[in-house]
Amino acid sequence: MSQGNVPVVWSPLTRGHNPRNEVWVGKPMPSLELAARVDAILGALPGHHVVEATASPDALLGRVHDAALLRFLETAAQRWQAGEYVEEIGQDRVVAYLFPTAAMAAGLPLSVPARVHAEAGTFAYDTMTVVGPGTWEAARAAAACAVTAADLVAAGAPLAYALCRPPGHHATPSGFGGSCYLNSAAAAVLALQDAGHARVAVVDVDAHQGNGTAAIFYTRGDVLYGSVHVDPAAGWFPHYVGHAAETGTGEGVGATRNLPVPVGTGDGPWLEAVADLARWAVAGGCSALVVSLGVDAAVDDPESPLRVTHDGYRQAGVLLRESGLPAVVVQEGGYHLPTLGSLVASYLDGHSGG
Ligand code: SP5
Ligand code: ZN
Repeated sequence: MSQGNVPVVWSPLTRGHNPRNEVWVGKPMPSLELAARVDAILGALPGHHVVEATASPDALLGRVHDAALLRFLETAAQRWQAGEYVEEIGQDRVVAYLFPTAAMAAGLPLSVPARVHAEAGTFAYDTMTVVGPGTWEAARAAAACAVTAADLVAAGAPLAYALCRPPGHHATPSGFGGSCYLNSAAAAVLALQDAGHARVAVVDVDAHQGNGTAAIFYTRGDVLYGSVHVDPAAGWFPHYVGHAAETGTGEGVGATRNLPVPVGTGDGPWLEAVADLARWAVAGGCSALVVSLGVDAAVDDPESPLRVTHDGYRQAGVLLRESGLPAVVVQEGGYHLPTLGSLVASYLDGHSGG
């Protein structure tokens, strides 16, 4: 149990997103990205300073995401309820069924579809990440948590933790997927920059590469994105991206680092990668960090094959504290309810020096 005194920013609205089922390889499966995750984490952080989010994230989200994506997420659940989907079809969540990728467009100009079940494929890039009543409000509240935590760090706190849920690091400028809708970590980066931190590094320790955050900053030299994650080439989400050769383009050349690790990787090599990213952030002239804290790299997590222990997460916190940079820690994945809270507590113990 953690006894430190880290500001923990949360919002009750984040409990309002209940995907229930996610459709994977065509099969509805119980979603593990549950509202109970919030309470599991809150319950493991006694002694910390729990506050509700107060920031409005809308202006920052408007700089992170395309306006069309934001409008879709805000209105999709209501449009779905107004259609025949719930009563006649028995599907009460927005799930895409076709995707206007290059395979469909094949060079033809595409229109905006009339129906929400068709338009969903414009913005959803997988079938797992469903939208229901409360999804928009929860994702927006998660971003508000991240921005409030960034404001605390901008005001001088060395460390603040945002209990974001749903997670955000898979949300791209124009799309949602990977259980993520809005990129809270990216909003925190922009908030820190607005407060005078000209160069900010994102260190992403979630088991999966944060393709959304990577994409948002891929062409920028003033935001570093570094990630340690299970090797997508070994068959893991996000499959198509997250390889070591992806290092940024244009002004962003060299400002992205992907450190894929093999299936089964435990504390030793994983912590070497975290240490490498911490040194890189400092050497890159950054004055603040955003840590995308997924705890799904843990040995018991059902969504990844990595084998990081509680002590590994604590040591990761120590390494990032030793960077000397103030940090906004944003919750990403982590799905094993019995250990989720204590993993976050271990990380915060290490990072706070508690
Ligand atoms: C934020 C985050 O950690 N997102 C995770 C995205 C990866 N999800 C891929 C899930 C694919 C399989 N899920 C079905 C589990 C069957 N055991
Ligand atoms: Zn993950």
